[in-house]
Amino acid sequence: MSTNATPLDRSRRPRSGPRRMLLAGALGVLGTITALAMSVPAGAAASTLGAAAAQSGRYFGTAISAGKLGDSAYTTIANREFNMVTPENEMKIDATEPQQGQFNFTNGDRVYNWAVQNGKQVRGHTLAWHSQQPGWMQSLSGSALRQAMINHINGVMAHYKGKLAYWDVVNEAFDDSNGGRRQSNLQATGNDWIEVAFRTARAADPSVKLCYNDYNIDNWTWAKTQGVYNMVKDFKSRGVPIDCVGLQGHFNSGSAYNSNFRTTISSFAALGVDVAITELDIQGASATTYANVVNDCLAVPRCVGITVWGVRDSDSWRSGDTPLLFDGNGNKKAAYTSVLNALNAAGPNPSPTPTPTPTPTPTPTPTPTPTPSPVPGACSATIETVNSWQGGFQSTVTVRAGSSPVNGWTVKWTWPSGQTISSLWNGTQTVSGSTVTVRNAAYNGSIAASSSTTFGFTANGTAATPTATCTSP
Ligand code: 9MR
Repeated sequence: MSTNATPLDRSRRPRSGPRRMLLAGALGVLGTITALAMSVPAGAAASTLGAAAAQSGRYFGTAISAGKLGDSAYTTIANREFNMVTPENEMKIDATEPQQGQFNFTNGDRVYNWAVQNGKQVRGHTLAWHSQQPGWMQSLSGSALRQAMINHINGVMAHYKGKLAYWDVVNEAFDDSNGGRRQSNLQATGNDWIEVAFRTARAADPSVKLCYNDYNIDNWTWAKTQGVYNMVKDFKSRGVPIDCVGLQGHFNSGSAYNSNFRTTISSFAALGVDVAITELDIQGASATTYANVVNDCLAVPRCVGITVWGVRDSDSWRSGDTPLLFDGNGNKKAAYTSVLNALNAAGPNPSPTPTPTPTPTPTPTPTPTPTPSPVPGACSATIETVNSWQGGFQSTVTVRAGSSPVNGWTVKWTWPSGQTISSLWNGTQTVSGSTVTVRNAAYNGSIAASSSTTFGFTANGTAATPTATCTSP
């Protein structure tokens, strides 16, 4: 169901003062729906969003609600179109630790299982947030709250260890207007709460990418964007483990799409993190604006994927804004076609591209990537099964550089008994008979000496861990 809240509502502390409708819900549909004529390379067009995004090593995802998994119209579209799933509410703090120390993964697992059994990967959302805290957490403060946050991260991440592609470790921790931190009970435990959350998360599950996620950080000129940018820059310079930034992308008349969005994406990426658009919805679903957003992501190699915040307009938290790609009857809207065409026009992304450096401030980037000096064969790869079920399994493949950095890698293995990959992420695959060859995606070809990166896949058949070879050009 939709709520009346807009992101700006959450600029105030939760549970204090009346909730007001500030922006979008009170306004009419924004913009004109205009179908875009995009050129699609002959023979390259994919017919679903997920397949189209996969051509460039990216994903296209949606938020999924456990309560709708019995709705076949919903699951048919979701299964067909998307290859990344974010549980809309089921992995939040109130859902996963309703009583202190008593974890409940019933609904989180329902969404997770539906996703992986349908060949999709999962983005965890969210571990530390001022909102949707269970009552017991709302009433804590100081060191008791700090410890409860750490325990919560450890408890939830242990359950999903090795199974998720990304975790939104911290959500919406910045103030809407002044570029500083949002006041909250977590913030009152000390300014270091965010880095403590990330360090705790890295120790709990080293295989998952750890993200900071927020709204109204799409416009590069906004103080909030700069505040988050400076935090990520600081974290990277001090070695606080952060792998990605999620730009929620809730666009409406009060938080309109701006063409500087591309600068925002590339600027974050230049800090050495993946960037994803994590909760995209656009009031009125202008086909032009949707295409602009997709093209902005496609223009930046480290923009790894896009997630829309719901399947049909009727599933949206802002259903009155009709902000999604399918109408309430499940029909494709003009925005759907423009997104699909934009993804198809991007085509394959065959070779790693250096991260662009549109240096947003005069300060040099604190952690420059070492100049890669390719060494043939200087990498290795291991396949590990992280989940399995009747007729299928999920694996993580770790690609390691030797004593020299790697710039571009190719991993190859042969299935022992007819396994077939249903979905693969963070790489691009070629299949020839029972032999699978996976090359790096555009954004993860460079591995520093003695470091590693991972890609993952779901497959049909009996779980297998064949020996993989790795070569570097
Ligand atoms: O879509 C979610 C809605 O069902 C919930 O009622 C709401 C409660 O806070 O959260 C919505 O999802 C939010 C997401 O978790 C974080 N960014 C803003 C999203 C929309 O409010």
